[in-house]
Amino acid sequence: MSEFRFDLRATDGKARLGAVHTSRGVIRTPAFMPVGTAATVKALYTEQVRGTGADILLGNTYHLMLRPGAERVASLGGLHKFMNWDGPILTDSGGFQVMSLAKLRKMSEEGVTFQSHLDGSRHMLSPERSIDIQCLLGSDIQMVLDECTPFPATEKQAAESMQLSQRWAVRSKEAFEAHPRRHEGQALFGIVQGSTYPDLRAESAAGLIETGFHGYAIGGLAVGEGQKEMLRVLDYTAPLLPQDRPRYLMGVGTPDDLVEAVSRGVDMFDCVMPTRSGRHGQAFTRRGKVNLKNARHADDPRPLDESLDCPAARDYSRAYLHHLIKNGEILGMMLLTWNNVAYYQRLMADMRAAIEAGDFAGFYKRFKEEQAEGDI
Ligand code: PRF
Repeated sequence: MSEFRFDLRATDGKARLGAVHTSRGVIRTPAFMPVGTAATVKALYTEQVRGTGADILLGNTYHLMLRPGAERVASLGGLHKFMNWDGPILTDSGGFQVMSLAKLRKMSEEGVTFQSHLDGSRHMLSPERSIDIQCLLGSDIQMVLDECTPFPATEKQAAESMQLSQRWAVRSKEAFEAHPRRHEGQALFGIVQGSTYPDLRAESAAGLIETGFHGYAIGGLAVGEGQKEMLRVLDYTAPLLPQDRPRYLMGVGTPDDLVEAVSRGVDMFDCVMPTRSGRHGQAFTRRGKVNLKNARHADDPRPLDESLDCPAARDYSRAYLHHLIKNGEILGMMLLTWNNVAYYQRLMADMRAAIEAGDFAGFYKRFKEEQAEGDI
């Protein structure tokens, strides 16, 4: 079993080109992880996901613990086998999803108790139980249990929340290292919190670095602060993190967010945007977002983007996609999701190529120009 490792291969300004090695394969960074919350990237076969160039998927502790249950997945051979994906999987720890989805939550030092949004059943997540679930699922990159500080928060609220996350991070690491199912190819990432307060972000990063993790995530962003504020936080937070470990910005974002964050030194991302908006009739293209519900597409014979190496973007007219979406056809959701995941993966591939060539600035300029041109 090969050990978890991160190679920083090149930099261009603050943008970084790298490779995360796991026992299930290499993740080329900057990387975008399609979201496979309930053991499926909704509306896609795993073969299609792989075909778009994705190296890694994200799964969710919260959803999988409720249904079908982590012990069941473990007895069926683990999450990879269950969903037929043999590449790396990163699992989120569940705290963020409890806060956004569960009912009747009760936070304490020990952890969080809550009622399932599915059937009202009672559950508990502590740092130890979250790691136990992630080990039962068999995920390659696990996340510490944290509290995503809501926005806005006073400095006092943000400090108390961040300090709770720090104590949970230490407990998560102890549980990870002691877990009987863990192996050397698996990794545990810490999560920097601290809202929009530079001193708190610095205290959080320093504490996590002292505890020691395989990688470092930046949490608590894209929670309503707006892009400008998010980028300001990244400006001062990314440089606090070790050069030789991967950096993961959680739950972000739009194509523009990804380009801006890569230019500030972020290596990994996940977001429901390409998959969720695909199911709602939105297509991402080189020239920005296209809403296929709009009647202007009804007679348009052109494909979404002939230059994208994906059948969904190349082989179907906008008129047909409009028709499918207007009728609520399953195929419409499948094709738009496929296009969107392929678009996001090409964006990451283009950024990696630009960093390698030492021309991230040129890429950045072209990206902004094309997006500004708009569709049609
Ligand atoms: N913490 C965790 N998961 C997350 C977040 C966080 O802060 C966010 C914030 N954008 C998304 N997903 N554990």
